[in-house]
Amino acid sequence: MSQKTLNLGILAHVDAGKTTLTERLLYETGVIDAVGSVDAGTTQTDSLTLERQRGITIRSAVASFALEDVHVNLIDTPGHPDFIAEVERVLSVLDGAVLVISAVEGVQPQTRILMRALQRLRIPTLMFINKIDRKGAGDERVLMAIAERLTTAVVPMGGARELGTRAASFTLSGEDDPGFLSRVAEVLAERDDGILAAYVEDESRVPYQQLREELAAQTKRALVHPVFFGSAITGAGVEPLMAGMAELLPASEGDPDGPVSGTVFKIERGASGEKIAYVRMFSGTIRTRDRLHFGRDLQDKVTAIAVFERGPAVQRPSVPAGAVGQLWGLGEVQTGDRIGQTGSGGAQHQFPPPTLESVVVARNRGDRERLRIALAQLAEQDPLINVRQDDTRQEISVSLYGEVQKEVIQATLADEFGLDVTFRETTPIYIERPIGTGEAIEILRAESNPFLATIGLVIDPAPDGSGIEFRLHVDPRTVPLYLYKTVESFTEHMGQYVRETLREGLFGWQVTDCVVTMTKCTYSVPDGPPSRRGPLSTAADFRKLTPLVLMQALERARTAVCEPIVRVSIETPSDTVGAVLASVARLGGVLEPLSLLGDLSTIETVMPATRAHDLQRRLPALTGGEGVLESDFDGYRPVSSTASIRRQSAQPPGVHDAPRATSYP
Ligand SMILES: Nc1nc2c(ncn2[C@@H]2O[C@H](COP(=O)(O)OP(=O)(O)OP(=O)(O)O)[C@@H](O)[C@H]2O)c(=O)[nH]1
Ligand SMILES: [Mg+2]
Repeated sequence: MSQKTLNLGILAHVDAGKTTLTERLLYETGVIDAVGSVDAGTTQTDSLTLERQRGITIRSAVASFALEDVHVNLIDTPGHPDFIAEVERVLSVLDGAVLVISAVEGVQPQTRILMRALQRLRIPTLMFINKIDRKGAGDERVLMAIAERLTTAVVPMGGARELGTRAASFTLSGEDDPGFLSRVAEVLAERDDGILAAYVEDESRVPYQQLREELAAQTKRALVHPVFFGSAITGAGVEPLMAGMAELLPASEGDPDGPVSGTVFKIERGASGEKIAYVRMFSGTIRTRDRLHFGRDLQDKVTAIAVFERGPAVQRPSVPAGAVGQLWGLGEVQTGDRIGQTGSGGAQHQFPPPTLESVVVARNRGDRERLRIALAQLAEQDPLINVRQDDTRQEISVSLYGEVQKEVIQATLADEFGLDVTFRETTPIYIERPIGTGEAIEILRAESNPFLATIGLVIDPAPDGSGIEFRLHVDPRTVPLYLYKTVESFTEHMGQYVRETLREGLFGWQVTDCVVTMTKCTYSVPDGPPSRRGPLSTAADFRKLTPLVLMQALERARTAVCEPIVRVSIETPSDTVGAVLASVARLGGVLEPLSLLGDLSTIETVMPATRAHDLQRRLPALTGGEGVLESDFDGYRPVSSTASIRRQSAQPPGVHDAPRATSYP
């Protein structure tokens, strides 16, 4: 077993060249004989009809190839912000990443968002400055932008020549380049005292081999980021990048004989509609016919396995730690599920949730049931679609990131399910935040209390963006350990009941940014003969009493309904600026100073997410199809009136129509 595996993500702003680079890597490593093109719709990883038609990536896709002794599973991700959820799910399965940056456009909004997430998760990352062959390509300019807007912990690994021409090339720097040596030593010395001491004494005395090893070590710890230049179209710089992947990124670890642990990061339907789960294995080995535990207390038997080897996946009897494989037979598995262990997993969200929702209507009334089933299938591939059914109005709504995602859902329903649908007006997904402190208690055997338990809860507001925190503040002796085994387990379960309750607040929206503290707890035990008062409390008593107490506390705290706000940046031909500005003003955007850059101008503004959505739809007409709008979630802001923003048909907690919830926001 000398073969090492590297699970590698390719990430970038939309159109930076991820799919083209993937194609080039597959070609250079001999997996494919001819390079496909995004523009002709012939690449390996943009395989969906819609991706080929539109020339953008919608779903992440896996392809694999060999680099020296390293087996690489490459995951090509979508760059469009409407599909950020795809990237989020991939992040948790990576050993390393390549962040692609266009040499022409430079650092773009999504580049920043992705780099921040990579840094938070400490994922070792190389940068590839792509498109050096295109007119307008820069090198120093892009490096400056990286230093200013991403990180200063970068090491350019060489230099580009004849930028902006088909002949553009990249040469690696080496031992004979004093500028390179001192740059490397300088960056490494900031994070390593040994190098620092040697370097201060005499720059030239740090042996090249030592520098190289330290560079690899620091890159593998995600402390520094080597930068390569090249062109995915001409192939320039791609070989040095490949060598960099093998040398500077860490291979996956994990014991194939350990307990089974893996993460499902993608779900696909096979030719006959069967479910295929993509799993990254962290530990243990899964074999055909194994019975696996996953999600929240589910289990099922694996009927077939395929493992990525060189190019597409091939049928195999098992998939070991470190590898990526496809599993058949797990009927209820969902994207994001952990395999080998059950529970919510508590995966932290790296990116903001969708902020919009829209009612989907089948044009043909008879298709309603089929639409419901189709949307449930889409939601299991993409849990953030979050299908919600309104039983009284007989309507189904889905959560949305934006206009492009909406078009994709519409086209997918048409292509894959033969369903013709339209969308109603897009509305915001509001949240509720507690305004003050609220406290409530239900006491065991009190008349108002239908359950066998005492629960006292206090809810307090917490800082914006902090989510929901649950704290246990009771005497541990009052915790029903015969039900929950440990205090930690009781805390975890109570936290879960609390989160479930807070999915719908006083106005029907998710309640967040609060701390809920349990201040009182009692359970009932039978006294035994002769006085046989009351049976034993059960877990159901705690589960059912929590929402009663918590909603009372919430009513006392009161809540403010808040709407999602986005920061919008519009790039448009300068002669259309007037029209765009007028539209922005009508939509209530707060304008910031305008930057004019020759023929193109950039307008920045902050506005409610729904307004940005309207603007996005009007933009083509306003700008002759030339305007590009990018929006970046900017938090929630209280709305002034709460009269019209009660969520339609708030359902009782837990009766959401999505197959099941995988985690709580
Ligand atoms: N000149 C030039 N064009 C490139 C290069 N790489 C990609 N392109 C072009 O840029 C466009 C976008 O390329 P893609 O590979 O689809 O970019 P992507 O990052 O995968 O895009 P999304 O997946 O939609 O985010 C296509 O028209 C490519 O032909 C390059 O190195 N040079
Ligand atoms: Mg792509």
